[in-house]
Amino acid sequence: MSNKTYLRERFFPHLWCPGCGHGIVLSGLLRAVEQLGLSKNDLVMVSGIGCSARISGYVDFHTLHTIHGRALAFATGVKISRPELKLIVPMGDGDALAIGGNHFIHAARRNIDITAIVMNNRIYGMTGGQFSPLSGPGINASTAPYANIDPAFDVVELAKAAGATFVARTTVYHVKQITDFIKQAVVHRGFAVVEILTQCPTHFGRKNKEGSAVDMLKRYQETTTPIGSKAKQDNPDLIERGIFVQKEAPEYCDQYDLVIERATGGQ
Ligand SMILES: Cc1ncc(C[n+]2csc(CCOP(=O)(O)OP(=O)(O)O)c2C)c(N)n1
Ligand code: SF4
Repeated sequence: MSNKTYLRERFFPHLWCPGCGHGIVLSGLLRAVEQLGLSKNDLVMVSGIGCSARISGYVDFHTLHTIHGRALAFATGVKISRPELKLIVPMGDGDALAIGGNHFIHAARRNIDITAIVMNNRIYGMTGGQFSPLSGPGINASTAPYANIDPAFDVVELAKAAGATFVARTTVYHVKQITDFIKQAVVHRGFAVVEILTQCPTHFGRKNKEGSAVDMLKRYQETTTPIGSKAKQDNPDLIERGIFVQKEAPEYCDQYDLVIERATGGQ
């Protein structure tokens, strides 16, 4: 089966700007699904609103393109009613952790079997470059023309603290890792978070003088390092890539089944 089997070609050309990193995430995801040999009918992609969230329009799975920030709430409903399906929820940093932050921490706390992909370009791309909770201090945005002063969340630390049982980070420079981590996240039983650093050359890049999309991609190579590397000891500013958490814990739908059993006396 080719990657194209999973695409809705009738929706192309896509809406992403030239050089946007989101397309790299899409191709990594398609490779993961293909390598796992998953049937289109076993997959549900639920997304909110954003350039990143638009990815659900392009995949030929069951898809729900819902409202900004609420994708995990919709996905929770789908998963509870059809626990045998695999749920994938791609979100931008704004979608996942500004308006959607509440849903994110509670989905992690419940350990519901959903794969959350945070496509982190550190800005609101779709609406014109406002800063997000992942922008961090010193970043220029349309809502911070004299530089942002808000500290940023660390997605990995937040997901870990909230109870996610699979937590990984990579970048669009590291394409094989995207596929590898998404594969592991999808087969993991529980709430899995894969943060993917991805470039928005149109807003983040221009406002922060980051150069071309290629320059932005190269920066992911230069500013990240595998977990526990010697380079990290020498330069603590490097961002770590890898799998930070991979553990077993009771999954929400399984626990819910037990509640139903108790309530019905097993009938
Ligand atoms: C309830 C609601 N509030 C605000 C918006 C406007 N809005 C659409 S997308 C978006 C942010 C997009 O940024 P992000 O989620 O980081 O994704 P990106 O576009 O960068 O991929 C906002 C604020 C909306 N559609 N609905
Ligand atoms: S505005 Fe940014 S995030 Fe949106 S498609 Fe363009 S480059 Fe990508």
